[in-house]
Amino acid sequence: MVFQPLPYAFDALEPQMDARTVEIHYTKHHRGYFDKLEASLKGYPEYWKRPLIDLLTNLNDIPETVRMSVRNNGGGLWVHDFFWRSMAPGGLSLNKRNAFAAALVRDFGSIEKFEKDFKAAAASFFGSGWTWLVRDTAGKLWILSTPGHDLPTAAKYVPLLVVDVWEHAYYLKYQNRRAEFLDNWWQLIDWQKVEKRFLAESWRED
Ligand code: MN3
Repeated sequence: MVFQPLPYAFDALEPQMDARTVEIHYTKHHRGYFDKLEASLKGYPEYWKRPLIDLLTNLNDIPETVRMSVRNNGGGLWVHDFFWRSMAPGGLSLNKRNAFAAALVRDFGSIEKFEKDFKAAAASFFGSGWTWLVRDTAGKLWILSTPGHDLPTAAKYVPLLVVDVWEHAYYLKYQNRRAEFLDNWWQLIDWQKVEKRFLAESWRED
């Protein structure tokens, strides 16, 4: 297992996401999940060597003594990587003529309605967690939220996009104004990456 580099500089997401927040989020929170996972798996080199996503999607196979650490710290490690890689400086726009955009219109009514529904789900989620856009095994798109660092059910859903709604993701700049954070975060989404995930055969390598 490795601690992946941040795919851009700390200040690359300014002004929507300030450099200080990104730096603390990446070097303290994200790094902290990696360090805690590493510490908890010290006596389990066979798990440390396996792809993290395999552990997270087979939590019942993990010894009970370390299962919660894999779920919380391993989940935090994986989902933050996915989150950082869902964004690009300034964002990359959605091609409204492609199959992914058509699926958004089909399943949410319009692109605008999807945006409204996603932000509403993320703004209203109670407590710390994540809001996702996923596609199910039949290709239908859904918005859902998970608490803590839990992933969407792997047998049913492929994750396409995620936003961190833990307070540490936005509090320094936005304090309690989560909806304002979400409006600004929306401008950072890498829609080319989201579309690539939508079209991919497997979501295990992002
Ligand atoms: Mn976080």
